[in-house]
Amino acid sequence: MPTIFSKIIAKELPSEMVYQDDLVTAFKDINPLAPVHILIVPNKEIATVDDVEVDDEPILGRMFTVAKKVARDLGIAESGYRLIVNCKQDGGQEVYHLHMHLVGGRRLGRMLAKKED
Ligand code: DGP
Repeated sequence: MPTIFSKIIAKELPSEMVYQDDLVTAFKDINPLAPVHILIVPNKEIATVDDVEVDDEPILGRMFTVAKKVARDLGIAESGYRLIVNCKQDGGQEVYHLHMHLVGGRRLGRMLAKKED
C-alpha cells in the first residue's frame, strides 16, 4: 500500500533528497533526531522487514552501500553513525514503507533505553 514515501520517491511531494538511483532513494528526515538524520528507502513498496523476499536482496544490499556513501558525503564516516530499521508496532515503525535511518553527527548513547519510555 502506498505511503507518503512513494510520493517523495516520485518527487510528487517535496523532500530534501540527498541521493536517488534505480533501487533506492535517500532524503532528510522531517523530524531529525541528530545533526545528520537521513532515511534510505527502497523505491519498491516493501512495507516492513517482515515483508522482504529473497529477490529483494539486491535492494537491501544497495541500502547499505548508499548508507556508506551518504555518510561519507555528509562527513560522518570517520566519527561514526548508527543505522536503524524499525519493524512494526513494537519496533516503533510509523511509516509502513521499509526505511533505514542513518543518524550521526553527535554521540548517540545507548542503543536501547533500559526500559519502556
Ligand atoms: P519510523 O518510526 O521508523 O517509521 O520513522 C519514520 C520517519 O519518517 C520519522 O522519523 C519521520 C519521517 N517522516 C514521516 N513523514 C515524513 C515526510 O513526509 N517527509 C520526511 N522527509 N520524513 C518523514
